[in-house]
Amino acid sequence: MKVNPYLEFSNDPSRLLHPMKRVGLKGSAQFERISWDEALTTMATKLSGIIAQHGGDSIWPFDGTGTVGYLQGCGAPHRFWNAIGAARHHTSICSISGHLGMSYSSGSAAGMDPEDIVHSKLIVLWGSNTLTSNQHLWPFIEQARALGAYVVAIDPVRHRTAERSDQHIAPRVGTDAALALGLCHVIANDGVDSHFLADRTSGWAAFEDSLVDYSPSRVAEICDIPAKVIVDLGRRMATTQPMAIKLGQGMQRHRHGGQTARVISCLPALTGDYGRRGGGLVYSTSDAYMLNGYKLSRPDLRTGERQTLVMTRLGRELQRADANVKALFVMGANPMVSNPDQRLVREQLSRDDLFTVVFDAYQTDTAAYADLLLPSTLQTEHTEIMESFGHLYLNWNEPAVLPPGECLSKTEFMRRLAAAMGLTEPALFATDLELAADLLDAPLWREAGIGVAELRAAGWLRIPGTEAYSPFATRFATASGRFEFASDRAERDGHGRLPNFRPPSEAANDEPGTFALVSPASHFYVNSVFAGIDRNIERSGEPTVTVCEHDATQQALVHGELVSVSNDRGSFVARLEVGPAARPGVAVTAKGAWTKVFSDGHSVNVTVAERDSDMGSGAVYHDNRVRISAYQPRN
Ligand SMILES: Nc1nc2c(c(=O)[nH]1)N[C@H]1C(S)=C(S)[C@@H](COP(=O)(O)OP(=O)(O)OC[C@H]3O[C@@H](n4cnc5c(=O)[nH]c(N)nc54)[C@H](O)[C@@H]3O)O[C@H]1N2
Ligand SMILES: Nc1nc2c(c(=O)[nH]1)N[C@H]1C(S)=C(S)[C@@H](COP(=O)(O)OP(=O)(O)OC[C@H]3O[C@@H](n4cnc5c(=O)[nH]c(N)nc54)[C@H](O)[C@@H]3O)O[C@H]1N2
Ligand SMILES: [Mo]
Repeated sequence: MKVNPYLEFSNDPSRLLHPMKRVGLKGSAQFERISWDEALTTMATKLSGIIAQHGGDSIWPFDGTGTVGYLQGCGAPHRFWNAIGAARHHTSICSISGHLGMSYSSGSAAGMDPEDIVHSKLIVLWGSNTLTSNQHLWPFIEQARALGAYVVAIDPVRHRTAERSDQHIAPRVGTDAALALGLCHVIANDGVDSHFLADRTSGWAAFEDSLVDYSPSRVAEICDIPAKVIVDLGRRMATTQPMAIKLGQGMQRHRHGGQTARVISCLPALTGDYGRRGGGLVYSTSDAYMLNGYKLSRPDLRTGERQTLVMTRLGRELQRADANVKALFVMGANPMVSNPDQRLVREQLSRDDLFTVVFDAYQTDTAAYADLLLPSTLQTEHTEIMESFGHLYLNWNEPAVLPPGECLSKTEFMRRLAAAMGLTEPALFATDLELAADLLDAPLWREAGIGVAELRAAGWLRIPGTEAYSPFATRFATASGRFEFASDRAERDGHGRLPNFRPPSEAANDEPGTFALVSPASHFYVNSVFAGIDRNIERSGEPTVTVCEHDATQQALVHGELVSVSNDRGSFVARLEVGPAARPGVAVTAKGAWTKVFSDGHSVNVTVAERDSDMGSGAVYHDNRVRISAYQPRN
């Protein structure tokens, strides 16, 4: 679904081929073709003026997570932003809370090699629609299954992965930390690995004491699932080894998402599975790469302290007088679709005093607000190095074809902009191969004899030293080297000394007549990439929102009708589906669709709050309460 049509989509007639400047009002999407020279001169003049008058801090390089890696994403290009002293960009949109949550317990989100799932006997897919968003893991799960593994999906949504698992548990949205504490409670009574706890962990006694509050019956109430289900799964975890947990990013897009990841990471410590091949927890393997990001992005080129602007707070950061943002460079990002609080983002992007540059391959929803719209290359057309959060290989991306029209890679765009601004620092003019060499200039890779030539010749390479990857076999990635149930650092940071459960902001409060709305990965789009292409829209169909039959009947909602999904932040229109995918009280839609496919020009994120999660200012996409009613078009 995602990769097969790549060439067709990258050659779509809607592809941007030339630089353009705005000629109508912001948002009107009226542009006129200009030359790269004019675009570069305009940007150089604007940026120099802003730096002279307000300082580099007023320039925000807003990098997204479009299909870009170290060279074309926010690695190499930050040489330029560092050199001109632009504000720092904090990429909080995706997975940060989970990473920080586990930094307090196991110390790293890369707790096992996902491929080792073939050795697992119990596989827990926790908040992960694997068959949609992490499909390359599925063959390994099937292999494990053929050898007798039992697969459990924990998700408020009965998605295609849950359908094909041996068991599906559907807790109330945002209550996973309570569920995990309940499972710890059962395992504590039923059979912990006491050697592992004594030798490899700290704070167990205090944590164990805290588990009294999480009896199966109490947890059953919090999560709205039968107590027996909790007891049975806890026993299964205590007795089925190796046990592997694949933790998705979805379950951390909540008020207490970081804490939730921290709690769930305790389970394989209780059972000793972190010490077994095929056991443990994997959330993201990205911690395992250890490349030289510093040498690539050169923070040393920066003079003086700079403000940090938070990606997921785009609306409020632009509103803040003291942040004083005067220029916004949106690159590989589509915040009109992807960011929370679409209404506020739209309002702020409409500001006349905000100089906005959008560098993308398509005229996205965000592009409509650009002063300059610049055409970028796609993966087939530029040099790139990609890591992954789902496997342990480094990938070389060799350009296969020449860029169409006047499209530039981001590295080339940055070099030309540096020249247009009269900068002379040689690092700003490094070629793609030089940049790649700087990235690979890290001890792990150097000592393995892997440089650009080797990676390029191989195409993809396993991370050195990960052949039998058992990262926590002898020590955890924490300061103490132990799995830390109790953490003074967590306490200092305001997250409690012990892993704990706190309810989400909106998801679990079950106000009658309302729904917890989740908007996970679409089966057809990767976020908003290619989501504006007609053929792709045809294939994915109209935007839908799914509720269960019981809720539909209660609220007189009819399968197939257009509904308005709303809260006090805004509303969007979707086609109602009634079906078993949603548990009671939950409504399900998908992320990524562009506003043009919605009858009233708003998409799901118009309902999502621009509120920080507990750790790292993550977004709270799935911690969202809405009402659903029949749609009454305005005339
Ligand atoms: N409701 C809801 N919203 C969400 C989420 C959710 O779960 N629910 N998930 C969030 C998550 S996990 C993420 S990561 C964000 C993603 O949101 P964004 O950071 O906005 O990233 P994408 O939508 O993946 O892609 C942005 C743009 O990158 C462009 N692009 C693709 N390849 C290239 C390239 O090679 N070069 C350049 N310059 N541009 C390129 C695409 O055309 C696209 O317009 O969305 C978030 N939004
Ligand atoms: N097809 C496709 N693949 C993708 C993407 C895409 O857009 N489309 N996006 C890519 C990106 S950038 C990312 S970050 C990943 C994201 O992929 P995932 O890690 O799978 O994250 P989500 O899709 O946000 O949500 C996954 C599941 O979490 C569930 N969930 C939400 N809230 C809760 C909760 O409180 N508890 C539990 N247990 N589950 C909950 C949702 O119902 C959903 O089924 O996928 C990547 N792969
Ligand atoms: Mo993401």
